[in-house]
Amino acid sequence: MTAAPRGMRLHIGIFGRRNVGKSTLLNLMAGQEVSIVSPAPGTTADPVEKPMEFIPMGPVLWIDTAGLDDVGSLGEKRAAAAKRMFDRTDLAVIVFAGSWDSFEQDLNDEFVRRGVPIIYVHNQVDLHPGLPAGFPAGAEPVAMSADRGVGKEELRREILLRAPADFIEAPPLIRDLLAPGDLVVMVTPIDAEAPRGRMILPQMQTLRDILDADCRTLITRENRLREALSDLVRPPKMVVTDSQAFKRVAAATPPEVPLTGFSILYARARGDLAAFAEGAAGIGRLRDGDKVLVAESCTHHSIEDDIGRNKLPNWIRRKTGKDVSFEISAGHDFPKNLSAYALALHCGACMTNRRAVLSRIMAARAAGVPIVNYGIAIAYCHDLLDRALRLFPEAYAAFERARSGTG
Ligand SMILES: Nc1nc2c(ncn2[C@@H]2O[C@H](COP(=O)(O)OP(=O)(O)OP(=O)(O)O)[C@@H](O)[C@H]2O)c(=O)[nH]1
Ligand SMILES: [Mg+2]
Repeated sequence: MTAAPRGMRLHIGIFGRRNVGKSTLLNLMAGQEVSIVSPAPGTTADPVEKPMEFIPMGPVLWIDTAGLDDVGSLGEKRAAAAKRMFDRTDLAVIVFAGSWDSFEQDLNDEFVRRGVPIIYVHNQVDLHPGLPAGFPAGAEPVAMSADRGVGKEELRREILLRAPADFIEAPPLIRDLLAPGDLVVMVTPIDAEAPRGRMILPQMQTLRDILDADCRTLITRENRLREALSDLVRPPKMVVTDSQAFKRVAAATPPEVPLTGFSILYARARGDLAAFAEGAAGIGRLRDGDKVLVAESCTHHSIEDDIGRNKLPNWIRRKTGKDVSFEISAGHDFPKNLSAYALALHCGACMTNRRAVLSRIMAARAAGVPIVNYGIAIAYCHDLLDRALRLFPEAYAAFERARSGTG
């Protein structure tokens, strides 16, 4: 879990004056007693670092610091050590409670000058409910009572929103799975739902990524796959198919050839494959009368319409044997209240960015609602999930853990 090199972790620095609850905040986010907390100002001396896996974004390093307003010769040394952490901070959390004066303002200006994104935490709102005079107009602080866990999810959401883009970038679609010269077979059904005269975005982008990797590809419809494979002198590196054709393609592809789907590659690049794989276990737990949210990330769904509205609901009913209802939500917003749903099904997300998908994954997890994307749900419904995820053993392990209830 802490294997990622520190340099690649998002460094989140916690700064502010003494006694505002910086260490309490760190302990809350870490879910354990990492930093000493006490009512006496000046408790934290040296910076405290805590590496952690921030699901679903990736590895982060929290840095708790001494109050920057510390006085006396020792206090000034502590403050100087805290200031040295400015250089290592990718995302600054400025914690304030009852006051915002030139001290907080200078701190704020310092990070603005450095181009470091800032999250404002108004802590101890139970004691100081109103925003202090002088707090920058227009800035929106996260209101927290860190000692009782209030505001944790809001802060998590804010971290995902404000993290610099480099930390949100995902693995490429397929390039990292290939070596120069490899051959990838792409299977794209051309049926009534295929757009006229062109191919859909995930296929085009996968094709481009294969070429960028200095690899070759062979593209076929599913009915010619067997023939295409038998013409090859060597088996291909892998077969990538439109998820809707999983079943036929799996039957035509020799078991030793890795097989996956465009939407699984997309789930990895535009979301979080392990989180979605984990969500697939939620399909198996559906019960009669449950409601499933079908979340489309845009309102333009000529191709996926039928998958989300008809095919997947039917496959899920058939696979589970349960009488489940489905509700569509299209557009950029998730319904505010997810608690009515037993499962969220997310579209392929070809028209959206990773941050948006991750924030939905986070919202679903916070509400305790499993979330799975179309491609993984399709593979699951056809008993092909182990095969479709063979290239991604960690994601399959996440599914297994969730299914057996050890997650
Ligand atoms: N009422 C209330 N008390 C809080 C809250 N958060 C922290 N505290 C208390 O505030 C005191 C200071 O908390 P710390 O987390 O040690 O504060 P700090 O900013 O790390 O302080 P230094 O290390 O001295 O700079 C402790 O007694 C905490 O229990 C809160 O949201 N509400
Ligand atoms: Mg402290």
